[in-house]
Amino acid sequence: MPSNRYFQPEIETASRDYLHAIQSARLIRMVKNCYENVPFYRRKFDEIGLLPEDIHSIDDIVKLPFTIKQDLRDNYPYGLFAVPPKQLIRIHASSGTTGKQTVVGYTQEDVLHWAQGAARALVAAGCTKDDYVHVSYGYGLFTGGLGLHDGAALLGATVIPVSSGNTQRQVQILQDFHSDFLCCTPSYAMFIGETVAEMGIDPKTLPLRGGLFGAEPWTPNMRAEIERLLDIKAQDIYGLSEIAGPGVSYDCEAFDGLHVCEDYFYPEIIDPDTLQPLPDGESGELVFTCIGKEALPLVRYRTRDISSLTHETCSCGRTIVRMRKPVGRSDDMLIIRGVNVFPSQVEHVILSQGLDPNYQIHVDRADNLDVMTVVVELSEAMFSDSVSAIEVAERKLKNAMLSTLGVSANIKLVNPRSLPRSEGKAKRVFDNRGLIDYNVGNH
Ligand code: DLL
Repeated sequence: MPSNRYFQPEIETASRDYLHAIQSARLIRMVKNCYENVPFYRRKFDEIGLLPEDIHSIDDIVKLPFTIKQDLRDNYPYGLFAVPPKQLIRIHASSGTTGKQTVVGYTQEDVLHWAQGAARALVAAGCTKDDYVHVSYGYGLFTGGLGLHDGAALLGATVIPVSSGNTQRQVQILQDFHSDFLCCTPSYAMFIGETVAEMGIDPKTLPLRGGLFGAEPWTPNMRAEIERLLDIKAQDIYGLSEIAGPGVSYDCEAFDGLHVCEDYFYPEIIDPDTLQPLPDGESGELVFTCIGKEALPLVRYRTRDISSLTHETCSCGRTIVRMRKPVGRSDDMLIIRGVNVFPSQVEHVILSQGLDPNYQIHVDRADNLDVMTVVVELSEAMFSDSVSAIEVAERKLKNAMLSTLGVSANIKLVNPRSLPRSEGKAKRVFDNRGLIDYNVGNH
């Protein structure tokens, strides 16, 4: 079923040969730009004896070295920029787990390409220039707010730049300003949905039709919950500051992987141990090369996100490559008594027991042993159950954790709505072992 929901059909449905040709031309230009204008890359290329002339097509990308977040930190703030300040029109930054922020910059062209990505995502979600787009991602150094803002403006839609916070006021605006599309993190969408219910508003009476949610991993069950709470279609949007903000990839109506704007952001999947590229369908670390970017042309940037790719044409008619929704980051992984545990697995178990995804994971060390405690809110229905029914639910959840994760967890069921709600990226993991702070982001 070919879609009429394309913003740039000439790219989104282009032949693979055409995409290969533009990617090749852009990679050749980018490598030259890096060699001539970024001393860090000239040094790295020299170390492996690589000259710009060695790059003939996009297939030669495998000859290039990788870039990691630490490289951005070591060259803080502007050391990897390839253009002089007069060409820059915007700076963003993302807070990391430790140490300095990662600073990124954009030229006029870069902002345009990024906005095109966000506009492609909006159109794929069914948004048109006649719609009102309510942006509740944080505005500021975080890319979420301004990214969706620019995308909606490029499309010609009407932007309502609310930013995050003051949730009752958000609901009031959703109602009074006739917001058609909501853009925020999935955690915040849940919170807004709960607030709609608390305010006694029937979501069916809201004009809202859809939403673009991203900036953190979220499960299909969470999608269903957001769709129920707000009576909308919820679509995924992915991005990262280092490459571009929201709009690096996006859902279509097929919900069968996120379409990557590969004309600007070329993706690869690698084995994080051997660093070798992996074929379509295999899971590994997602790597991006900013083949169309002027200010910060990152080469083979290792995202730490776990995903896989497929180049098969989607049922929506798009030919551009799809990435599987990232289920987590390799650096979010907790090691509990030697067992690898992803927060997304914990969430999956919680949902499988009929509970809502309002939870926290606490990890402590007692007598040199890791102890994981999962704190989960009871649903309203369970809350009114008898004490013994709640004890049964707790025991069932404990057993399900052990059989799915392979490691035991203490379970603490708490009252509905007693855990703090997030207006940006949810903070769910509290590792108190003094090893690493896993809680990235403050938006
Ligand atoms: O989160 C950019 C963004 C803003 C994306 C708004 C979507 C919507 P950073 O703060 O640099 O940028 O964080 C990037 O967040 O490497 C992923 O681990 C995670 N992430 C982003 N989008 C998704 C998503 C923005 N849709 C990091 N699903 C990335 C899962 C996501 N994880």
